[in-house]
Amino acid sequence: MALPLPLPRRAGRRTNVGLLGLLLLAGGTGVLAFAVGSPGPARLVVAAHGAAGLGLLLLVPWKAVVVRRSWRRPAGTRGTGGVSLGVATLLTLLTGVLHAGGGTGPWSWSAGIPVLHVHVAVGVATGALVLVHAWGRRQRPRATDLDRRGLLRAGALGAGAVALWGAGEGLLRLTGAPGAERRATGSFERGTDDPAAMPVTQWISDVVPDSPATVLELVGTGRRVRVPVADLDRGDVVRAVLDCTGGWYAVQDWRGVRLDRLLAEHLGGELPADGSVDVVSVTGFQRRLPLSEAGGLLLATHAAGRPLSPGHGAPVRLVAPGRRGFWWVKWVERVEVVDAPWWLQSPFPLK
Ligand code: HEM
Ligand SMILES: Nc1nc2c(c(=O)[nH]1)N[C@H]1C(S)=C(S)[C@@H](COP(=O)(O)O)O[C@H]1N2
Ligand SMILES: [Mo]
Repeated sequence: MALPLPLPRRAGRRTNVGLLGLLLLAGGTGVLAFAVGSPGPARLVVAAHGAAGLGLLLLVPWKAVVVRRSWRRPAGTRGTGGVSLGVATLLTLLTGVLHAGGGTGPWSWSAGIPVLHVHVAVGVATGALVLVHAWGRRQRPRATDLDRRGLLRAGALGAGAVALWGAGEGLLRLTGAPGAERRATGSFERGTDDPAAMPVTQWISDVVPDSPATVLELVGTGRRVRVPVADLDRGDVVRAVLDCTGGWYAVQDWRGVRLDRLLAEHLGGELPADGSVDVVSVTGFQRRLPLSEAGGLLLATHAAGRPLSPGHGAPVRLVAPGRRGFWWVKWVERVEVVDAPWWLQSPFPLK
């Protein structure tokens, strides 16, 4: 019996396009969620991320029909990698929801690895599998995609996704789950005003240095100045949130010296207005920030009134209020004023 092959394909097209759209949105907002630090934008991005991810569930009944039809067709006419993609997607959803709901409870910290890290890893794998799966079955946009019915369906899917996310958030609040307390970025509080209780984390592969810096090198305006780290505690205090992309945050009173003050004292006042500043660790970890922000940046030697521990960046680390943890360079040995724009660097550190 010959099956009318094109028909089932077309019948499932909108479902597949919807799934692809949600997956791309979830991937994009996921990466964005790691980049934004200020609560307002972060709340929006994280909400869109949750809605896009949970919205995938709304299409499961339709996708089930598409899948069942495809399994009736001869093997050569099916897509590739569908099963692994399905499993990876569900694992990504599961770990995302576990993180959002569970916080620092036993569900969330598996063998020392934050569930959020597992989430990101399977999320990235899902992204790769999507490309493989969708590539061989590329669809051209059609005029009917943007007709009244098409837009209505897309709108209904969007509204349903947001409603599902809202229901989830409501449930966390009603049940008093730890997730109700998480920050706009999705992070959970750990070790506020108690640096010893704050996790020690490295971005990827950095390690606590054996011999920390004893002098800080300042470079710029044709000068190179070496300042003993013992001279860096000038009593400038900033209360700021260290918010790690591993899913935790802590608020501390950081003490040290404001960066603009330090640069003005040692390099003179003629700093380029539109320049940047490279903050470099003894281990080679570094970030470039706009010089215009220097007034808000602190080189900290103390947290909560006590000297920094080796793990937390002793003798001196950067405090970058409003920026995610990976900007807070630990074990700083050099600060260099440069002409290049700050965005001319990898968006995330590489080590
Ligand atoms: C296809 C890929 C992805 C899907 C389907 C997905 C889905 C989800 C879902 C459903 C949640 C739970 C949201 C909630 O219950 O409110 C979540 C949380 C989260 N995801 Fe993803 N995710 C993906 C990829 C990523 C990537 C690549 C990143 C980061 C680079 C990321 C970062 C996060 C963060 C930070 C949270 C916590 C947000 C919160 O607490 O509400 N996700 N994700
Ligand atoms: N030199 C260096 N600084 C670093 C990192 C790193 O790997 N190397 N990790 C960053 C990240 S991702 C975070 S969240 C904070 C963690 O600071 P903590 O270990 O004091 O909690 O340090 C940042 N500074
Ligand atoms: Mo981090």
